[in-house]
Amino acid sequence: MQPDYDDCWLRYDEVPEGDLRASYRRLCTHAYVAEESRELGAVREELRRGLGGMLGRDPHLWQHPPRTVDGFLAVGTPGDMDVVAQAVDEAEIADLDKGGYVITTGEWEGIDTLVVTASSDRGLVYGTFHLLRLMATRESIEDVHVEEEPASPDRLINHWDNPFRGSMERGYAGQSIFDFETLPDLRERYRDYARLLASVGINGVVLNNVNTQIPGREEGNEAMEQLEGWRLLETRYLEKLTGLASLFRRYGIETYLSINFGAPEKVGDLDTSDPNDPEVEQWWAEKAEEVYDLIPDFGGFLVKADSEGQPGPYNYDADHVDGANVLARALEPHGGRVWWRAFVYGSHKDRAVQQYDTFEPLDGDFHDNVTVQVKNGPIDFQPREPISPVFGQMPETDLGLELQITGEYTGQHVHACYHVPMWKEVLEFDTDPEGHGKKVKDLFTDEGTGMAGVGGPGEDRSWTGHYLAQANLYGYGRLAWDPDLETADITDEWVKGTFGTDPDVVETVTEIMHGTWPAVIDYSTGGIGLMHMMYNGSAYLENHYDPGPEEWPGYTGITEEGIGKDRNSKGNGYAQQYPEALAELYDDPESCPEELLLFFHHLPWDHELDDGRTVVQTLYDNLYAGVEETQRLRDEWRTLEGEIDDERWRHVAERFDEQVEHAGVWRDRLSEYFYDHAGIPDEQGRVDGD
Ligand code: GCW
Repeated sequence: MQPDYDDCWLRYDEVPEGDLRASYRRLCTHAYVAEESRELGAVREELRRGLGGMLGRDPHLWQHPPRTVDGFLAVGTPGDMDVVAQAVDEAEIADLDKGGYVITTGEWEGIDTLVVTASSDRGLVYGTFHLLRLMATRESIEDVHVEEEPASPDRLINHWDNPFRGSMERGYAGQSIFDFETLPDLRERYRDYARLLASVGINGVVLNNVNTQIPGREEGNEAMEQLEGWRLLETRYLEKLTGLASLFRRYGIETYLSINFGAPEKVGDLDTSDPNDPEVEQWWAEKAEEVYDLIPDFGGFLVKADSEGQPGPYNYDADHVDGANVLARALEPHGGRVWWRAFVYGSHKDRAVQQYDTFEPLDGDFHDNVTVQVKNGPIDFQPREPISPVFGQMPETDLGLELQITGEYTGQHVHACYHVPMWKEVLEFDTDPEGHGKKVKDLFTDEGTGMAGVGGPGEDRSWTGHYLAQANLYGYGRLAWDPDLETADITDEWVKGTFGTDPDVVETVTEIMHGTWPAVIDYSTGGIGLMHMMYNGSAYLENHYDPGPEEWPGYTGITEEGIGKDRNSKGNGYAQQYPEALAELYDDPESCPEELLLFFHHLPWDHELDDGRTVVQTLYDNLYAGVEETQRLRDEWRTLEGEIDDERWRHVAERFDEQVEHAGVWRDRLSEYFYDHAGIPDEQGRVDGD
């Protein structure tokens, strides 16, 4: 029976008659996969699906080299398979980074071979998906030579899944796919999810929300009452997780858990969780031991501590280093890591300032197996933010880059918003142009560093609530694997895998994808650096994406005279947290990049920008331009009717209609708000307070 959910980019549509199909059939109808390991079971299964779909016939899977054929595919390590050893240099393969692989051609006893090889089973899984991607994008495989290694050693997904509630924080795609109560029973969908993740190289899954208990500020809110992800550390739940962990293992994916810092009291029966208490230390060591007995390749713990009502070391007069290190010592004997989040705010008047202030002084003090996980910007996944000043300035600490796959502030999957161009901007950012010159992407290549993408799928047929949002999951994985990839290349792969290779369809969908992010920034913020223009749920778990005037006063710095926040040397000094060249750049409104201008500066409404337009006029213009662009994208999408399947076409078309309408609401609310304070009408007569 066909599952009632989408295949995303793993559709494996049949290759039409022609040379390409003949070539694929010649080299891939017969596939030799030697040793039986669990991961190779995943390889076989994927070959069966992928080749079966694209070749239009079932492939023959062999346990030894086939002899009476024109050519065949061989997947295995050089050590396991002579056929492979003959095609590659064994030492070169052994030298590949963990998860690396080679796809190349060779010959065995006069027969042409296509070889996928690696030194680990995980590499073979990735290599297999890569080969299938080449075929899905209709590339030639006759003279193929690919050598790949992941840039970041750890490429995680952070699920904000609320166990036992079936909900996802900031999920936007229906209920969670995970059912922790019915584990160890496994759903088909878990496996298909593992396939999607492995196909883009993700190697770790944090199963539950970083909010593992009711955030303090939400007490009494019924929706929150059952937030008890902390329970997953209880023995009975750990036991349930083993099957799921072994399913993920088949795809090279390690399992992680978000833990509650108060677990020694909540899960255990201690009367403190003080990280400096020897009994607490002992409790964590024993808990880690128990976890690893059940899940030998367990990845580690993710921790949100002293943030938004979650407990942490501050409750015990200790600091982040004490907190992270006690967990790190417990995990160390088993090879596990602590991912300690740097998302803290509340004690400073401006949250932008707090993170660097809190963490930079701790540089060098964290244990070797601690990764400090930092969101890309200092605020919170806004449509566009400056880069967190922590990056590049904690050289003695392993850092992780946290990106949001899910669209919390970019339309909550009712709006289309492609995040890859935004992430590219983040990754290509030079954190110290006149100093060490490291770009953000250079910071996540050493052991212990990595990337964490927030966003889990839901029960929705599309997995992500909006078919076009699948591209963000895809693109996150691809960039975590190789941050040098260009946006256009990622889009091209994704569109072809998802909507087929018809050149007109590819061109239209690509163009639409690339237009979405700038449009969202324009209509939902005015495009020159305002933050938090949205109300996104009074109850913490609720999702709403509306303009939120109640949030604005603190974030916009709006007055009758002007708008923006002085996060500069005249103001709270945030700009000075950056290395000198950047601090200077941001400190002067003349040199500050226009797209971040009001983030760093409070400016008079009639202050002129480079092109001679005033601040207020630029805001009006951008709001209008964002809506017009969204209309254009909607119209473009409409041209695809009949060119792709009706179901996905209609779903996206309807969402675009909503987006256009909604964008208009944003434009009107924001422009009225600006006008109400500035009292300056729009030069084009669109905004005048009537
Ligand atoms: O942006 C906020 C979100 C919360 C989230 C928090 C965090 C998990 O609105 O939903 O809580 O960030 O990153 O911890």
